[in-house]
Amino acid sequence: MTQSTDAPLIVSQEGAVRFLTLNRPAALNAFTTGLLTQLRQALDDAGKDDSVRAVLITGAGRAFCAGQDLSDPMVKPEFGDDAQPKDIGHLLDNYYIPMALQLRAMPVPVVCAVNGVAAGAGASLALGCDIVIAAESASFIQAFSKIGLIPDCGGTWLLSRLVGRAKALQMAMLGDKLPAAEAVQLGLIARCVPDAELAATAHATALKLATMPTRALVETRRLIDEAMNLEFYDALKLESRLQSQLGFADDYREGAQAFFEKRAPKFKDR
Ligand code: LHQ
Repeated sequence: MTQSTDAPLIVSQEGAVRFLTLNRPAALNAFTTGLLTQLRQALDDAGKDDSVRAVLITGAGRAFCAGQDLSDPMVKPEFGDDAQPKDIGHLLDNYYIPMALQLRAMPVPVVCAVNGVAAGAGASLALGCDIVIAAESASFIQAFSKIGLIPDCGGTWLLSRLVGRAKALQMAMLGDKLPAAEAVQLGLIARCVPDAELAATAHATALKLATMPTRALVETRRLIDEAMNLEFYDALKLESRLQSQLGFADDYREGAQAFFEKRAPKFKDR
């Protein structure tokens, strides 16, 4: 996988882990349509490639992602008396919504290593991943309200589920910087580690996930997400249906056999 190092997204692979690195460091990895297109393509490629069993998303430079690139002519308002308003919802419909849906439905687990500030849709991208690990110096900013907008790219859905109404409204309305350690305390993200340990910790987490039963992990994500909207009985029935399917899969046989033989399992299903 050879690629120009000035591409907005750098794609690489180590073992069964596909790395996707947002790479516009001079603009704090803000999203352009070019970066969004490449990210969607890279997620699609990773999902279709059987050699990939986990994806790790991170950012190059001092930031994770500053959200939408506000200098993009598609979103930058015209100023002055004759200024024409722009339909920025078009960008959401055509780029952000497909990406958010794709992330949620990835056929492999997705780890996010938040190496610096994650603002606006950059925070939504991070929070939409399965396991979010941040560097101590990283932070999360719901930057939208500062420019007269609302959290998007799944921001309202994610925030309300992750931290509850009171904290979601505090973060979304005030738009203050939330340090990574506080994000862990609030249940917004899974872990916060010293900056020097972020890459190794995130990589080890992705590697571990890559050795695990992929289908079971992906169905776990689906159940956890759907359970929020289900009555208890319906959640029990959905668990039962999916468990039944997994019970027919090779990974279950392999997992149980490895248990009885007191050895590490070798999971293969995807
Ligand atoms: C940027 C950006 C940026 C361009 C830093 N764009 N250049 C919205 C609209 C429509 C449809 C789709 O959805 C959305 C979703 C959204 O994401 S809306 C929210 C957009 N993001 C923001 O409002 C965040 C704007 N950025 C900031 O508030 C700050 O840059 C943060 C707090 C992220 C970091 O602050 P600092 O560490 O002080 O860095 P800085 O502000 O000095 O930025 C460094 C450079 O990056 C600077 O360029 P320059 O040429 O002066 O060095 C910034 O202009 C550029 N940059 N964010 N979103």
